[in-house]
Order: sequence, then C-alpha cells, then structure tokens
Amino acid sequence: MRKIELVLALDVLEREKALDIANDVKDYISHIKVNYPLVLSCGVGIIGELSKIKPVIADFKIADIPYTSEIIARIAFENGAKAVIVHGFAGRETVKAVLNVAKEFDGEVYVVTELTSSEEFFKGISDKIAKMAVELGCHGIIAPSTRPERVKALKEIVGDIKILCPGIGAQGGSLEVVKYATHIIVGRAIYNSKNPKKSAEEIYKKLSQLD
Ligand code: O7E
Repeated sequence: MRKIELVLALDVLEREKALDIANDVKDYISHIKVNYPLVLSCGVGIIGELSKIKPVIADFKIADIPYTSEIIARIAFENGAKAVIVHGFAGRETVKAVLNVAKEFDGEVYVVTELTSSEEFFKGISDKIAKMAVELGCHGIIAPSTRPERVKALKEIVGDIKILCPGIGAQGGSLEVVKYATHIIVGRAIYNSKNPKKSAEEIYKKLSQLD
C-alpha cells in the first residue's frame, strides 16, 4: 500500500510554540517545513532545534541568481535542513547551483511548479518546470492541492519523484491529490487548531484510509 506522509508547515512566530507543537504532533508527521515567518522571527538556529524532532524542509523559496541561491541553500543545510525548496521559474542554473550544494550535504531539493494561490503566471510554464526538475535530478516537486487536475498532469511528467502538495485545510485544497502525491503539507489546520495533536492525528488517519 502506498504511504502518503504528512508534512507540518510550521508558520508560527514563537520558538516555544514551534517546539511545543512539533513535539505534540511528531507521531503523525514525517517532516517539518520551516518557512520565512518562523526563521525571520526566531533565527535560522530553529532549523537545528526542530531537526532533533523531525527532518526539516527549509522552505526559503529560493529564487535568486545561482551565486546567491547557493549561499542560501548552504545556510539551510549547514543549520541541519534535510531538504530545501527552490522556485523553478528562477531557471536551470539556479536549480543546478542548489542541487550542487545539496549533494555536499546528502540533502534533497524540491522544486515549486505552480502556487496554490494563483496560476496566473504559471500557465504553460509549470509543465516545463516539472520537466526540468526531472532532467536535473531533483528529488521532488511542490504541486497545488487546490488544482488536483494540475497535480495529475504534473505527476504524468515527473513520474516517481516526490510530489508534495500544500493547500489542504485553510486553502480548501482537495484530498483527491492523494492519488498522485507522496506528501501532503498542512499548516494552519494543525497549528491554529485548539488541539494540534488531535487535528494532526485526524489528518494522518484520513490519509491512511485514503491510501
Ligand atoms: O495554508 P496552510 O496554513 O496549510 O500552509 C501551507 C504552507 O504551504 C505554507 O507554508 C505555504 O507557504 C506553503 N505553500 C503553499 O501554501 N502554496 C504553495 O503553492 C506552495 C507552498 C509551499 O510550501 O511551497 C514552497 C514554495
């Protein structure tokens, strides 16, 4: 049976709260995704602290020139990240630069194809981004659960690399994407819940049943 993992998007601002929630839900998640809100509030050292609980995906949405992108990726990996997220639209050279750093740390690189919130400037582009991710040997893509038909199409392009789908819960994404995804990324539906552990458990169980 195919197992779909739950990734916690930990977009809270306080260190204590982040660590408490991560500890609380750790039995139900495979990774913690750390984004700018937490790192800009607590400092990059939070990646190392959370890594002691679960592997961390550093979601710095890297989208710069190769030189700068490499530095950003290096900071993430040096602080204990297991994977980084890069924007595919930044181009092949940027993705290659990030992959080179990842190799040094035995880390992974996930490429954003199109955003859950808007496809305005991604139409016709995201398929090319997905192809590039596979050609370069990236480990996964980020694809929108808000548009399951797009996740299906992207899956046909990328085959067996990881597909991480944000948008379930607060953004109204569809669990239909479990047919194609390897990971579901959930933030507010867990960390804003009155009982994050219970909410994470419910989503985890739902994923197991849908498998
Ligand atoms: O809506 P939530 O609270 O469940 O959180 C979703 C998380 O996934 C949040 O950290 C957001 O930045 C991220 N995300 C999207 O919501 N949509 C996307 O298209 C892509 C991401 C993401 O993780 O990819 C990195 C760019």
